[in-house]
Amino acid sequence: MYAEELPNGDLGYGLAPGEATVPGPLLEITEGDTLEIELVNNTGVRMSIHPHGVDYDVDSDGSPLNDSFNEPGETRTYIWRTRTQSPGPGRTWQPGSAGYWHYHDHAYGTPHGTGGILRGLYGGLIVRRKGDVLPDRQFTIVFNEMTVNNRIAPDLPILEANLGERVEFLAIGHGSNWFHTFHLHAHRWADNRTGLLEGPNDPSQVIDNKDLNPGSSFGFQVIAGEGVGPGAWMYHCHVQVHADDGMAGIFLVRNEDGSMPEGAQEAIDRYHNHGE
Ligand SMILES: [Cu+2]
Repeated sequence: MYAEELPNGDLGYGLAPGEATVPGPLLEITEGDTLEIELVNNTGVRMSIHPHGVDYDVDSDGSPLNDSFNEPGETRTYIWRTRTQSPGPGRTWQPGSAGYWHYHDHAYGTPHGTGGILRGLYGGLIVRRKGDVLPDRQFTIVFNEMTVNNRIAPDLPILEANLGERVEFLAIGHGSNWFHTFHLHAHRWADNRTGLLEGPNDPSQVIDNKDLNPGSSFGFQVIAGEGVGPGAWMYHCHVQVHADDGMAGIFLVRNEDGSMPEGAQEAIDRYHNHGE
């Protein structure tokens, strides 16, 4: 991975030079995998990559505390391990690594990476369990300070899918002060590891709104437009003043053949005018 400065002053991670984005590339592995990341720091500042949800030694911690970060211009290797679930002592059960996780800088600005996260050094990490259902499309949504992916309305890219496609959302929270809640219009998911119910008696709560606070993450899959049809559906922070201030975007569910549903372009135009 390459860390670099973007033309707008943000910092990003990318899989090749000149390809950095905010958020960084969505990394996806399976329980049992080990991921070795060679991080090239092409920024002018010290920075690192620090994961949530996986196993690592102190020299892959990504923190100044453990002296494991990249100086400007330095290349450093980080190793993330995963495990499968297994029986624990007594009648306990040891979890595997599977989950909707994330990674971020932990060294720029402060010993906690406050400056790096602020400028965009973050991304999604999915650890699958073997046999997990795979999506047709994936979107990473990061509520960072008072932005979504370091942007605010009407400058968020439109998330697009066709009616009936399986769409996976990975929601991540960051920031230094604010609390947020993620809400998606017209779609629901189960509040468990996958976001999917496993059968008629699965006790998971079904929700359409969930806290998304600094450091937390969750993910889920929906069938685009299921039961409601295509259209321009909003997603936004449900802290009302945050939505009003621009933490709102559009999940455009196109018709099954990819054509534009009736009224959707008008809705997008209203969004771009940031009106009603
Ligand atoms: Cu918010």
